[in-house]
Amino acid sequence: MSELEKMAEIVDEAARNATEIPQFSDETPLSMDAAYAVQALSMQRRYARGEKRVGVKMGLTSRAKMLQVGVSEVIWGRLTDAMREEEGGVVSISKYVHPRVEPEIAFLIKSPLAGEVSALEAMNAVAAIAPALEIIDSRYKAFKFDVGDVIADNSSSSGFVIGNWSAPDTDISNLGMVLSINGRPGEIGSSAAILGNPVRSLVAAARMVAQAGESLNPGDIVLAGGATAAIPMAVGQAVSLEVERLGTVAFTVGA
Ligand code: 0L1
Ligand code: MG
Repeated sequence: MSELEKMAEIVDEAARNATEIPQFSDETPLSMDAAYAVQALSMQRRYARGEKRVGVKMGLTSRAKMLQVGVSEVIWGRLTDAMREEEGGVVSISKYVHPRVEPEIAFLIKSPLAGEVSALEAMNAVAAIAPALEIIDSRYKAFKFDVGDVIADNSSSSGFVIGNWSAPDTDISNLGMVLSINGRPGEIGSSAAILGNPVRSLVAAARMVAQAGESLNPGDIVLAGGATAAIPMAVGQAVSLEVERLGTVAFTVGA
């Protein structure tokens, strides 16, 4: 087994068993290329167990998060069918290490998209848009990592919930987004916090998956990135997101 394969096994086992691991950067900081190679190898392990790739998530899409991790580029991770949680359902916290929830917008892809594309070309490949909740869960102790660590850990990708799909004719550049816990607003923001316009995140997704030899395919989901800070999850919370003109998406946190 190569060093990268060993790292892929470590992050995969940590995600599978919901256990914490030390950061790789404590001993060996990973280059971006090495980190994406670890991510791809860890995903191969999931696919070998029968999980199916259903799309991608974009991360560090706000200036605040980029500054926090010390990068100037967005990052990405892969979504699988096993990560999808039921809208309106109960999410079992025991599947996760120290999960947080953040408000997002999702795109549903209708035609292949990869490489350098314009915002118009990107939107022409979109079948529908929806409010979405991403459950991020770093496998690293205390949710601390450098950019190589987090990319290797599938960019903290862990779970997601999608609301009702709408036709993609709504202007999503500046929609109000309210993330509530037990009916009280916890984070309030705008879709404009996602790279100035979530469509830019889709453009970046097309470029970045192509760099990895992949493409966005019909039926894929693209999570555009968090519009506000994420909220730590705890048993008993009723989590809901209301996105102006797109509607609501919700779940409850169970044991
Ligand atoms: O979706 C995100 O922006 C999270 C990316 C990884 C950083 C984190 O886990 O906060
Ligand atoms: Mg996110």
